[in-house]
Amino acid sequence: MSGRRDVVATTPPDRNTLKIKKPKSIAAGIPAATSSMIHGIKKMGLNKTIKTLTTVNQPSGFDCPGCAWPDPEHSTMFEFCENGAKAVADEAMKGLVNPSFFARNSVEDLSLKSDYWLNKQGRITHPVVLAPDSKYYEKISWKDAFDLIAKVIDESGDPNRSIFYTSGRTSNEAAFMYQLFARTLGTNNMPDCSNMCHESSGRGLGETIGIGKGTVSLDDFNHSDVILVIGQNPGTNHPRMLTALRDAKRNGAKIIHVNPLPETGLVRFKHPQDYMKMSFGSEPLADIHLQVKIGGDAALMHGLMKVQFELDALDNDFIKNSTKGIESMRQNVNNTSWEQIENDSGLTRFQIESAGRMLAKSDATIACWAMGLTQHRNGVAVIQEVSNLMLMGGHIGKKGAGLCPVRGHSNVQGDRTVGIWERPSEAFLERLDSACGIVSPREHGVDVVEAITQMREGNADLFFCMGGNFLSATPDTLATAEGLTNVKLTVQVSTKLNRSHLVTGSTALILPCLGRTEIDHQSSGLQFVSVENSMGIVHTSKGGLRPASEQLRSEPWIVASLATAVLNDDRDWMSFAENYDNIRELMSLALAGFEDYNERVRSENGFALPNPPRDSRSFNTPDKMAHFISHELPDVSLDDDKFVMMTIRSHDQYNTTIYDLHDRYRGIHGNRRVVLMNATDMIERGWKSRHIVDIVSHHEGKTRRSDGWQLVAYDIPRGNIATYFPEANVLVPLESTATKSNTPTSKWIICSLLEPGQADSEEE
Ligand SMILES: Nc1nc2c(c(=O)[nH]1)N[C@H]1C(S)=C(S)[C@@H](COP(=O)(O)OP(=O)(O)OC[C@H]3O[C@@H](n4cnc5c(=O)[nH]c(N)nc54)[C@H](O)[C@@H]3O)O[C@H]1N2
Ligand SMILES: Nc1nc2c(c(=O)[nH]1)N[C@H]1C(S)=C(S)[C@@H](COP(=O)(O)OP(=O)(O)OC[C@H]3O[C@@H](n4cnc5c(=O)[nH]c(N)nc54)[C@H](O)[C@@H]3O)O[C@H]1N2
Ligand SMILES: [Mo]
Repeated sequence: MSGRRDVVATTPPDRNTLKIKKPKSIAAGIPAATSSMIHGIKKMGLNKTIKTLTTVNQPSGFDCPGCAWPDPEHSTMFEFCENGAKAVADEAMKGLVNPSFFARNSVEDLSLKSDYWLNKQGRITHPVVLAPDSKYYEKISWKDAFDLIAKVIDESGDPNRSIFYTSGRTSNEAAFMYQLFARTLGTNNMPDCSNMCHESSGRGLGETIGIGKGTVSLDDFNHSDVILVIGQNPGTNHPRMLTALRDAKRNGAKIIHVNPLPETGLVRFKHPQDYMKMSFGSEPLADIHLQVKIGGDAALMHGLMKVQFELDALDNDFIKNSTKGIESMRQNVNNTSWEQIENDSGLTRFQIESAGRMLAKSDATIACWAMGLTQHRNGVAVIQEVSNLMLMGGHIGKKGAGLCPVRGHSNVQGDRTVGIWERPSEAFLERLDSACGIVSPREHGVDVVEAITQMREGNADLFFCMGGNFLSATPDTLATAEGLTNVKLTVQVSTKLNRSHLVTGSTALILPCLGRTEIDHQSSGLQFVSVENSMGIVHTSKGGLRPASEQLRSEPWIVASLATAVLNDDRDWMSFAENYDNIRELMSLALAGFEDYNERVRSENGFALPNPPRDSRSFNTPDKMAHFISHELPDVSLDDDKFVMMTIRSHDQYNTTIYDLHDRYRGIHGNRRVVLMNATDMIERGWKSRHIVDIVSHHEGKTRRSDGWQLVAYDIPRGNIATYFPEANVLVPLESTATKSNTPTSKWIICSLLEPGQADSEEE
């Protein structure tokens, strides 16, 4: 329970029976194609389904809100995937969460419903307010909502007592205005979902190659000899990436998959669009699966680098002319024994040498990764080890080679590019200030974890969220809930109902906005927005569906109205909302690489932002060299009775949005409160699948507990377990974060498994 209102911060379980089937070996194909159609038709109806599925990712259509994987250029056939279709269908639902819905359901009652149920209720239709003494949201006018926010900011006095969060679906235009508003107000308090996601990649690569982004284009996949896919589940989270991998294989590439789980898409893949051509065969993708232990990647990287040194597979010219630090890296790697590498990674020397030989022969290697690397204590360090491995072979800035952090939310990369960052660089601020005539604050703002701490300590009056579901996405749900209920006013700009609407500050606002799929009509006419994909291509996105309610407003309009109500500056903010060209004109001046933005963004496939390592093999580090940065291996030892838990996504969710209760590829159906566990570990304890356990997590002498989880025997290394987020977030300690990036360690949580009701020896 949380705060003055008796609301439950964690999702109650859906009372469905768990069904366990054999995990699938083939991803996509007919089941995926039918699954996406069924999802669409159930939620949107047939006509809308056909309309949306034929405009997604078209040059003149909207950018799929599913993920940040790029679209193939000049594609004549529309590219869709099962999970993109689900994301679209979920947004294109009818608007049923209206004022009468809120009059019938108090926030206390709603908090007893599961996350799955909340999302199923449809789109939010009107701005609503939850008054301090009330348990029911009520209708409020847009004007009164902005006046209320302005009053809280005004009374607060200190701009740093306001915090402005962004989830990664916000367009470049809205995000640019939002950061300009916050900085004009006088704060860099701009945490974003990136803090929980690829922050470790940004920090790690910034130091090694001088840019916190990937260095490959989609075409590079067609020219690659070896592709590493590390800590990533593309079959579920980036299904269109499987097409790129399939094409790469057809062009002769080998694929090495590094993952504690044998994720389905990488075993065999059947393109969903091939079924229309009646071609029923499937293709194996991964040539080698290295079933590393959770957290064992740094050891594996040391092993792979040892092999490169032994086989002299070094690009000596590149190393000599463009890099620094190879010798200390070599020494560090030499000092790591094979015994430790095998022990920490859970792999044999033979396995690592086989993969190492494959890499040594490659003229062009791409390394891809996602949350399996970033959400670790050593997230920054392990990404730098991957960077070391790539740099030693010269696999950067040439065709078919490079580093490829695979981003999550569809515009998370764009949001950062246009200034959503709590620690902006001086160069960024100087240019912004001179183009916009403001003096930005220089003091760094709070990231996600620091924002929670600031709220818990009572140092925040306003918490404004541009999208997302802060309560459920962040670690340590109960700690976050405590923080949120401490705030005077929490504001959520949202499309769908989620738990962050229920666990709130004393006053709360929900401001409903247009989604990607919807027509955006402003006084000057139809508008489009722009986004940046995972590979630095900026392009337009234009919705085609009628908005779910007449009361919805676009995010740029919301920011313009907010700024007008709050700031006393002489900028004509509403002119930005009237015509988004006006925002883009200012962006052309304020952002490096955005010159002539209005013109260039209108070209059919958009344009590529400058990327020195990719474009010219040059590095924007202080000494203009790429850097080998080597690290001690992390301590991965565990007490006998403890497990390492990773929290992962099922096939039927988008982050905290639960579409359904299935994880089809892993064969888990009907229930999400499950623990994937090694069968031998289970037998040793006399446990079978469906046995119920309580989980207790341990960090720095403190424990957290979550009861009632069902075991599922699964192909996972011994000592490792997996659960789904957001349910397991209550177990992720707020203080357990990655060095330097401060990213919560959602893939490294030390736990014990107990019989129901049994006390843990370390519990108070
Ligand atoms: N359908 C769908 N698509 C999505 C999302 C979604 O929720 N649903 N979310 C979007 C977002 S925001 C993001 S960030 C991405 C996330 O995309 P992913 O990173 O693919 O998502 P996770 O489910 O967190 O999966 C992490 C993978 O890393 C593995 N792993 C965990 N720990 C380790 C480790 O120590 N080492 C190695 N080598 N592997 C490890 C897990 O087994 C799992 O396969 O997807 C985006 N796309
Ligand atoms: N334990 C654990 N925790 C994790 C992770 C993990 O792997 N394990 N992953 C982390 C990662 S990678 C991420 S990115 C974060 C995600 O954190 P968030 O981005 O905060 O969460 P989402 O679940 O994506 O947000 C969903 C909500 O966004 C709103 N929304 C959807 N579309 C729009 C739109 O177009 N505009 C606006 N304004 N709102 C919209 C809807 O109301 C919906 O309920 O979670 C992190 N949390
Ligand atoms: Mo993410």
